[in-house]
Amino acid sequence: MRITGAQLRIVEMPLRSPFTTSFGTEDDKIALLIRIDAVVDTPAGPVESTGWGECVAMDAPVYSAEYVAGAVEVTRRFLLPKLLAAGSSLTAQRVSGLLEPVVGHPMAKAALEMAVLDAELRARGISFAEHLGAEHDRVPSGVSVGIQDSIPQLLEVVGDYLDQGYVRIKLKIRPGWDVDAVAAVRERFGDDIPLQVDANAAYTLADAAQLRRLDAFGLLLIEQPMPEDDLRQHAQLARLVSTPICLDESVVSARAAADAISMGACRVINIKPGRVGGYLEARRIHDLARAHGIAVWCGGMLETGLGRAANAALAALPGFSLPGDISASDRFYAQDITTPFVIEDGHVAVPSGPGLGVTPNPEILESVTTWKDDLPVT
Ligand code: SMG
Ligand code: MG
Repeated sequence: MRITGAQLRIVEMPLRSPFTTSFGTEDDKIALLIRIDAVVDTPAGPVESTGWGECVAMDAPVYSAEYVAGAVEVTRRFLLPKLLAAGSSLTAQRVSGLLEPVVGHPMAKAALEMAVLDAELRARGISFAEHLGAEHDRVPSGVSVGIQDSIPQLLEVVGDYLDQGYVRIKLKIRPGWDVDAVAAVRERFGDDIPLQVDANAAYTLADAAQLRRLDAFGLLLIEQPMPEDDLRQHAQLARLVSTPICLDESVVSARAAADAISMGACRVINIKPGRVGGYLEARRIHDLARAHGIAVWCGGMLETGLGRAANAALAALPGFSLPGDISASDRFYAQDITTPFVIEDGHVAVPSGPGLGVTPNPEILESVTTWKDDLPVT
């Protein structure tokens, strides 16, 4: 394909309620979206197409090193020019190789790859799900529950999500909000609800005794207890606790996943396409984990309907054996920019239309846009 137009856009969407993790509280979602216009070669000849990419970097570098304004800068100055330089030989498959000379910035790279892949697949009439190798038309829906002000409030929030049909609850934890929160949820809702926790790197090995207390509650996993760059600590912790360790932040590529698996640092991997540089690298991690008997599930970054559509397609691959953080649009947003994703019988449908299978509603998109810029493509 050949890129004929590129537009960057920042959207700002209010969250229905604040979302608190071990690294802070979010009140709004601020996201970078990329629209690519292209002429795509198809068996039927060249076809004009449009593709959408969503960059999952947050407004501030608190989950990982990337942040929205940095993603805008690196995309405009370094990444997009590399794709333009490829001329008409550009394909989605080639994007990660073309962008490899730029160090880091996986979320910005993933958004560009997503847009190119979307444009390509829309032109060919193939869905993300079909292209990635999905085997299901719906995926089980889990929900991530932020840190609350009190235990009674937590129980109310969790009860509400269970009433809506969510099939798995993930509690955000941090030192001071861990064992008691888990114990209260188990006591109120029983031992049968699939329950897991996510620390977002807030602990160290000095907390091993406290984390070991979680073993009493039959959790599916403990997600990313230790710092991103410390696989060794995770491997040591994995020998001290019986609850499976799951990695999120640490798995930044298929190579990092292979390291983690060979060191015994995790028994489960949370796959986030943005964190690993794209949907194609995400699929490689899925394949690698599957070959090693490591369970995977699809994480979330409070995506709009665009990223949610692609995540649902990925989560429908056969190795995704645990419910993902793929909730309904209304988990976070009163109004999504696409047709909203809904939870039905505990599941979210995998879009089946060409490309992402969803497009932004133009009026809604404009109403949440705070900045946009057409980039030169010649
Ligand atoms: O999209 O449902 C979602 C959010 C899931 O908890 C979630 N994401 O570490 O897994 C994680 C966090 C990262 C974002 S926190 C602002
Ligand atoms: Mg996480």
